[in-house]
Amino acid sequence: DSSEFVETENYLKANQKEPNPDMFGKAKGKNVIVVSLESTQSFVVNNTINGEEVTPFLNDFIEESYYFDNFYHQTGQGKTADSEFLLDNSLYPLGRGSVFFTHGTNEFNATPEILKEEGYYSAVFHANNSSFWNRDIVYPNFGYDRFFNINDYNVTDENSVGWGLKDKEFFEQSVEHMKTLPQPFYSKFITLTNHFPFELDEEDRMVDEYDSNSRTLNRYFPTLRYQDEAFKQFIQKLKDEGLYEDSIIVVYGDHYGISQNHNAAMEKYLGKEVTPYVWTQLQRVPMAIHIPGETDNKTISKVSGQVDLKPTILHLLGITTDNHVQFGTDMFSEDKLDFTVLRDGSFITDKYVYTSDKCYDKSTEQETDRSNCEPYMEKAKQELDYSDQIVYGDLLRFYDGTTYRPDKKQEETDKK
Ligand code: GP9
Ligand code: MN
Repeated sequence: DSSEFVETENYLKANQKEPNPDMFGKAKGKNVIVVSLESTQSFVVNNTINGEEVTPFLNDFIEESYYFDNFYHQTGQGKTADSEFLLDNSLYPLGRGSVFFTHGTNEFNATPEILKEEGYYSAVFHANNSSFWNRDIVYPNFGYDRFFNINDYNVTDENSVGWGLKDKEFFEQSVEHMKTLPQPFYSKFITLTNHFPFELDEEDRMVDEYDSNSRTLNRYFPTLRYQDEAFKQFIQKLKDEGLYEDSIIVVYGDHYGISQNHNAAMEKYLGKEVTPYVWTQLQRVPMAIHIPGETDNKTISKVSGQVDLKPTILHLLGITTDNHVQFGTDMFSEDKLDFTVLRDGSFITDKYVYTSDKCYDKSTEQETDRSNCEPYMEKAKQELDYSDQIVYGDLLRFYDGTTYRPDKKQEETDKK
């Protein structure tokens, strides 16, 4: 009922933080290029496989960007689609199933819709069947103008592997489509090659497989290295086409690639036990934002997650989000809390990690008294509960952009 949403609204209002004045509007009018890196976890960044860098290009790219090294994925069973939901709505995906399937036709106030009012065109690039994850229904509902899907790409046996079109081909063909878009645009590119079971042709292999009892982990490294090379070629193409200087590039990992079934192999690679604490820390995914002409780039270690992407991007473009129903906070905001909740209820603060009902001290990586995590437990629950209420109740139907209007429902019924 309406009192519930009033409570949610009050919660969101109370948690709102001022944007960083130095960053607000920094990329006003620029194109936005979001790159979703399939199954890419942070532990591979600046790391090696048999002495060779796993992601040499991303490592360099990070040096010229803002890099968030305590950024977590917050996805559930909806995997890539959940990460897209977080990105475009700053709401949490659901605890079960994929929100794209169960509530994809809800009323939302997604980024493409908001940007349309600012004169932006929007497009998604992903060389898979358009109906996968219900995207053909959900994207128009989010306000996307165009979805370049498998039918827009030249896909052959030769240029495909595993789940489909190889990433190098994908980016190359995508840029051709991209050149036709009206500017400014908001665009999202979803890679595919680094997807379980991490298949790769011999000719595309640039590093060795790992050597462990997990074929999955072993194969993860060569496909990551391939994806990194594809990303490098994409950036080069953007430069060649003159798009690089007119765009901000937001790149992040969508979710984990290595499940807990491979903990033994992970322990061998990391050289330490994968405790619940370590597993939670492994849910970090790389996250970098490149802003053209910015020289003051640096690593930001504040705890953050995918739910924070929407306000961060909108604020960079100079768009206020004061009245938005959003659970995220601008990652550049000085006041942003060191706090992120994962979809399974685990949460991370500057000092502690809470998971499976245990509290861990980050400085020792050991279990600590549960009372240390206590102050954040209620907040973690509230975040997910309030967001779930909005999604399950399709409550944004009654939100006119400034206030909750349960009467809006009656007005609409009256009009019919
Ligand atoms: C499929 C791609 C990968 O289109 O998004 O899906 P995933 O299994 O990672 O959700
Ligand atoms: Mn994925």
